[in-house]
This record gives sequence, C-alpha cells and structure tokens, in this order.
Amino acid sequence: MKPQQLTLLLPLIPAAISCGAQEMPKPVNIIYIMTDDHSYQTVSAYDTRYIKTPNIDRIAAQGVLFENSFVANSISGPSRACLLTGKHSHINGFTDNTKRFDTTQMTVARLLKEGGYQTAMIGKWHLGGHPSTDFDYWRVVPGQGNYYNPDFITPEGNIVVEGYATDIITDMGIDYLSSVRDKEKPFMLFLHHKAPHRNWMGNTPDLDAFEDVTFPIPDNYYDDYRGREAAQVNEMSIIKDMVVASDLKMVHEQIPDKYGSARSEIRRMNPAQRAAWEAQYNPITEKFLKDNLQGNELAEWKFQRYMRDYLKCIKSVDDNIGRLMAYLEREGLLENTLVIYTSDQGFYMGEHGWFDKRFIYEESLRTPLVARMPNSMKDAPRGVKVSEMVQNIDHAPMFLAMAGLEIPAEIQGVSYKSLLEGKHPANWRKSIYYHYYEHPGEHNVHRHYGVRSADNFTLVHFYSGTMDTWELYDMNKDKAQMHNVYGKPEYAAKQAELHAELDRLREQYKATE
Ligand code: SGN
Ligand code: CA
Repeated sequence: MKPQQLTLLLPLIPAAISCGAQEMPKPVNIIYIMTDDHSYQTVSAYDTRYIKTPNIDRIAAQGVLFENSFVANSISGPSRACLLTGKHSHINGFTDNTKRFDTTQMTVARLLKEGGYQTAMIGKWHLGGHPSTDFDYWRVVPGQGNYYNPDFITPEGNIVVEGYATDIITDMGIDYLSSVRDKEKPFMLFLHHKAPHRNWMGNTPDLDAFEDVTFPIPDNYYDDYRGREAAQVNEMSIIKDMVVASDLKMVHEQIPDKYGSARSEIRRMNPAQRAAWEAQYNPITEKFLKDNLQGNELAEWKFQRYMRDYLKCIKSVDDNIGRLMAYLEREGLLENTLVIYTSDQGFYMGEHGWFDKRFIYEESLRTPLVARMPNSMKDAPRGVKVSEMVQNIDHAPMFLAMAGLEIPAEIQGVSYKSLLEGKHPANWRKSIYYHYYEHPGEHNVHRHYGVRSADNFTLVHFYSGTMDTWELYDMNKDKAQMHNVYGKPEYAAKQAELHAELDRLREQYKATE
C-alpha cells in the first residue's frame, strides 16, 4: 500500500487507531452482486408469497435489509451508469438503453483503482462496448447476453462458454477470487448476472421447479387504468403484450412467434440441454394447443407460466449466491469483505397486469438491497432492517467510504456506510428524485420525472409525445397506486408540498429536461 493511501484510511477507520503500528487493518474488499430485473416480491426476505430464497435471505440475516431501496431510472443501462458514477442519468449522460457510456468520465471503479484496489467486472455490462481500463479484469456478455452457452467479450477476444449463464458468471467470480487477483491487495468485484431478464429461461436441473404451484394472482391484475393515461397506453401487459411463443416458450409451428427469442436460445443449446428442454416444454406446448384457452383463462394461464419460468431463474440465482457465499466462508473472505446483493431495478409480477419495469410506480422504482458487513466489523448490525431511503446513486460513494477514500463533490449520491454500521443520521434524505427517458421505445412507457417521499407519496409528470399529465399517489391509503389523486381538493396541500420538493430536487441535481 502506498503511504498516501494510509493517510486517507487512518481517519476513516477508527479500528486503525487502536491497533498497533504494525497491525493496520486491511482495506475492506467489496463484492457487489447485481441481477437483472429481480423483483423484491420474489426475495423471501421481502415477500414470502412466491419463492424461498434462503441464500439471499441469509445475507440479510447476517447483515442489513433495506426496506426502502430505490433506483433513479428503472432500466438496465441507466441503472448501471448510476452505479458507476454515483450521478443521475442526465449528468452521466446514459439516459436510456440506446446510449453508449462515456468511459472517459469519472467512475467509482477508477477511483477505487487509483486508491489501490483491484477492480473486476464480470457478467452483464450493457453500457455499449466494453469496460475501460478502470477495470483491471473483465469478462462481459454482449448486450443482454444469453442464458445458454453464452458469449463473453474479454480483453483477449470473444469466447463462448458452455453452460448456463448464472452458473458461469458465478464460476468466473470464484475463479477471479481464487486465481486471478493479487491476494495482497484489496479488491472490488462487480458480479452482474443476466438472470432473470426476459425471456426467463431456467437452467436444465430447475426446469420442473414450480410446475405444480399455482401462484396467487395480484388483486389488480385486471387493472382498468382509469385516471392514469400512461398506464393505459404502455405495452407491458401480460395479457396483450407477452408473447406465448417467445416469452412463454411455447415453440410450435402453429403458434405465431413475434420475437423468436426462445427459438434462438434453443438453437444455442447442446444436445443434452435441448433434450432436457424439450422434455419439459413440449408436453406443456401440446396441452396449450389442445386447451385453446380464451379470455381470463388464457390471461391467468399466461400469468402462471410467467411466474413459473421467472422463478426457475431466481432459484438458480439464489443457489449460486449460496455457492459463492460458501466459497467466501471457506476461504475466510467473509472476514474482510462487504457483500451486497441487489438488482438493476424492480419488476412487475403481474401487478397492474404487467411485466417489465420503467415506471416510477413502486414495483419498478424499488429494488431489493441486502448487505453483509465484513465479520471484522464486530459492531455492524446483523439481521436488521433499515428504513431510510437509499438509491442506486448511493453505492459509489458508499464503496469509496468503505475503502476509506475521498468522495468527490461531483458525486450526487450519498454514502450509506453509516446505515450499514447501524447509525441513523438525523438529516437523512426524506425523498428521492426519479427520471425515465426511453420514449419512444419498447413497451411505450412515456418519459416522466417525479418525487417519491419517505412519507409514502409519489408525484409524477409524464411529458413525452403528446402526453402532459400529472399523477399523485397516496400509498398510505392506496399501496397499489390505483387512484391518481392529483387535483383532488383534499390533497391540495400535499400536492403543493410535493411540487415544491420536486422543484427543489430538480434544482439540487441540476435536472435539465
Ligand atoms: C429487451 C426486452 C424488453 C426489456 C428491455 C430492457 N425485450 O429489449 O422487454 O424491457 O430488454 O431491459 S426482449 O424481447 O428482447 O427480451 S433491460 O433490463 O436491459 O433494461
Ligand atoms: Ca434490467
């Protein structure tokens, strides 16, 4: 370690003061695991209705679960850019998935690297091109990547790796930890899974999981979207927009196929994978053709198939987290490593009749976030729920704080290291700012910006194309956000308060559009 880093670490790690001069505490390692589209509804530490995720839950049981974890822009590339920069989309420039990340700008990986950390990025990058020299080591999937026998871009060229994406990304993470990194230096590992992204293809050993389960249909599955214009026109309805052949993998010449995504994934399979796949899905497809379901029966059949397939992917995610955590424990790495589990955004599990994300509404604005502090931090809370609002722009400053490095003033997020240590700063933020930009675009969700307050109100302005509408929700009375109360006289004072708060946030974050 260079002497100038020691001077930075000393004032920030109190344990350093009590130690003898020879026994400086080692800088904390960081493993940041992020899945793609994992809803908090399908993490049992958050919600027990659908699946048990014992391994993710264990991270929470041995650390902290954030009850109010939000994103700044609920879509993949933008979320990743927020993570790397600690800044909102309009500042980091990556406002929607069509952009290319400007890798010349400051990233937390670069700051950590300059601070003596080894930096690694494995899995889904989704920022255009590939990681820059901010990362010492990287292996990333092109674009969305594939579930079966995926391609990886590496500095040494492109490779195809046989197997299932979630297993492979975990293997690569373990391989990095065991035989690539320099064990004398601290590390930051970004482990970014492809799963459970659309079209939700499980691993062969899990294909029969959940097949005998009938999941409860959300109360608002048949939402009529009254009073909510943007909700009426989007294209993320399970009933209308989910494609049976590609999304639900009913591959058959008699079933129209809009995207061909199941077919193209099946084409990648080796004979054993394909045999397992066909043994599972062909009988379901035959039955589907025979039953010729219509109306609500078809709508509910689609919901059940969606849930089963999505949860097969989650099962593999959770199993692999268990595998990684067991490795960390075996190797003694939990002693000095912070482990984070989160997703790039939330996801709809049939609420409002939807899949996908993008909206400021709760299911996609929120994302799971659990964190396990190193064992060496003896006083860190274990099995504790934190209610303060955190946002994905807060990771970068938290990493820097954990590393004992300075947080540049240009970073807009706030380090939540204090929350991980069991402290509750009195002046913690009382609201978050949100802005979504990808319109026109897939799923037809109009551009919008808004504020979500700690006292459970959301004010939002939809503004793209010909749309210019405001919505206000009182989640204390209307958790599912079915009633837009914007303009209702009884909410006049609250509405004015939230408008003022939104103006304040837009000014604070230098919002433009
Ligand atoms: C793909 C999906 C969309 C999804 C986007 C963005 N279509 O285009 O449903 O919203 O990714 O997802 S698919 O038919 O190709 O699967 S994101 O998580 O990467 O932002
Ligand atoms: Ca995503």
